Amino acid sequence: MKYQPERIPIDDALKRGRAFHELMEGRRSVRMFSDEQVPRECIEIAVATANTAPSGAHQQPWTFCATNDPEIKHEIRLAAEKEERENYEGGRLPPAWREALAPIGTNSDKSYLDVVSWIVVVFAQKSTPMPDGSLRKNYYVSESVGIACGLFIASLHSQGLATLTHTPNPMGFLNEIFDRPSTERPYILFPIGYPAKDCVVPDLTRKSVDDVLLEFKRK
Ligand code: IYR
Repeated sequence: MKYQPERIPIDDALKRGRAFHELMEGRRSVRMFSDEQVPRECIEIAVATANTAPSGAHQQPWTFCATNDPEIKHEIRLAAEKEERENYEGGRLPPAWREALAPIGTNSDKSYLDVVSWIVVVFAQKSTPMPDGSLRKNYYVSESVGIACGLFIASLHSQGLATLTHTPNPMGFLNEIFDRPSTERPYILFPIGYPAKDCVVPDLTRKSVDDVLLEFKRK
């Protein structure tokens, strides 16, 4: 089929690109949330946006499980904190990893999982059951789901919502809570809400574009 996206004059293109960059430059991972409720439609929009991601063989190997049920959120918190206590206090995080995390100041307290309005867990489908009962293998699953999560985060940020790419590993407990088959692997848990009024984040800086963009020429 034909595909002819609008050709944007370069001045406008740069303006739009810069505006989008500025928007995204303001995004921070947040661990201090307000308990204000977020309308379901915001989550729907973010998932619809994530669902536009390119994927291996267009298999769209993702499932987004969302809950704003206080009981389920609490169950997730208890299970996540159990794993994180093993990570932080039980020595499962190797010393080098703990050192890398020290400036972020994280610990096994995941009380924000009770506070946030929504929790969305993204599952990666290693394979997908087909209507005829067969199991279809999926390709480039991590790449595809990672891109979808990036778009999801960008959409939430564009709506003034805060989130965190939380991975309380091992995350097998999420298959049970959300009744997902063993063909699906919990990929990232996103607590979603408005940032708390007194929200603070670690004082981090980003690498400069010159540090991450290398240009190559033959002559
Ligand atoms: N999953 C743990 C540990 C953790 C790991 C990384 I890499 C981070 O950037 C932050 C935390 C936790 O959520 O605390």
